[in-house]
Amino acid sequence: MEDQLRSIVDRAHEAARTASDVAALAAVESSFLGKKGELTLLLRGLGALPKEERPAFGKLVNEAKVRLEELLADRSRDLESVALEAALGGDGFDPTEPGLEVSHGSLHPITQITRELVRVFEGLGFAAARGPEVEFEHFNFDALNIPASHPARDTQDTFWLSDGNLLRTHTSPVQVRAMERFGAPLRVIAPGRCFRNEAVDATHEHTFYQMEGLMIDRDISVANLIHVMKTCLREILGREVRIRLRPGFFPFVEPGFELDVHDPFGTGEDRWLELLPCGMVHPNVLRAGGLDPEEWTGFAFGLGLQRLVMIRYGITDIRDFTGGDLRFLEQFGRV
Ligand code: FA5
Repeated sequence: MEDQLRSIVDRAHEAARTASDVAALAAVESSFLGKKGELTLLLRGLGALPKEERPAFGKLVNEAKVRLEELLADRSRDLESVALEAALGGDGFDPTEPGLEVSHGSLHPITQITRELVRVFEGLGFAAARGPEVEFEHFNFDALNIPASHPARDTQDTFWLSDGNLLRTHTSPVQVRAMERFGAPLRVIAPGRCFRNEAVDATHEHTFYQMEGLMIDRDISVANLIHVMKTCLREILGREVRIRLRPGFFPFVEPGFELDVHDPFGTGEDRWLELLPCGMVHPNVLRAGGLDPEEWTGFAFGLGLQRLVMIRYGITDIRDFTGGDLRFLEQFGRV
């Protein structure tokens, strides 16, 4: 029987080595190790041997079986890689290699903050509106109680178009546009791009983003303004903030305020930082929007979006927002 075993092993190994593909190899496996395979049958015939010879011969057959299994596994791996090589057409492209990571980029921090603000204000019952970036002088200045002769125009120098229109200097023109369009009562925010003809430095850009807020109803007071601003800042900065109002002048509000935030970076410092101007809508502006100031009152604010993001993340140079440096932008997360 040992001769028989040797013969089977020799033929099996030869057949495994010469199998030309995976299917041929499977046939080899079946004819030697399958249910009716030669090695299997040999093992089954063990009973015909004298009792004392069985363990030693059984061991031999089992060892031969394990070696054959190993050989078949090795050959199978070889044949698979040959098959893959052939499928690849030999051009070196391997579809099973992990691909290159494609960066999906992220939303610009100004876009992110705009979306967050819209969500917060929608929760407070405000609708988001948009106004044109190329604006009529009327909405940007006159309707906001800033006639041509008013010195406030000097603080908001802009880029004029040859047709007499201009690049809007703030989002406040949306106030009167929204009043005309929707009437009162009214709760609206208007985020968007603004432009000013001014020297660029670490805190000033010629192109920047603001978000206007306007609430008009009966009996609106400064208390409503304070509540809305505190709610907004708590949501955006993720903590309770102390705010204060100082008198500030803007022709389209009366009274007008500068709103300051205490401990702006949440580091525990005893410091106030000017965040945004706001105030109660001037009667002339209500009139320009077709509303009766005897019946309606309201508050408005103009939030600088770069400034808010700078406070939130401790950014010190406003030019980073438009600098195009990916190392800066990538800090604001993948989306
Ligand atoms: C205004 O533009 C008023 N329209 C705001 C307002 C609205 C007042 C409603 C009252 C009622 P001001 O010029 O201060 O105000 O600008 C508001 C904010 O816009 C500033 O606090 C600042 O954060 C931002 N801002 C103004 N100019 C620039 C600039 N050149 N670069 C970057 N941000 C600016």
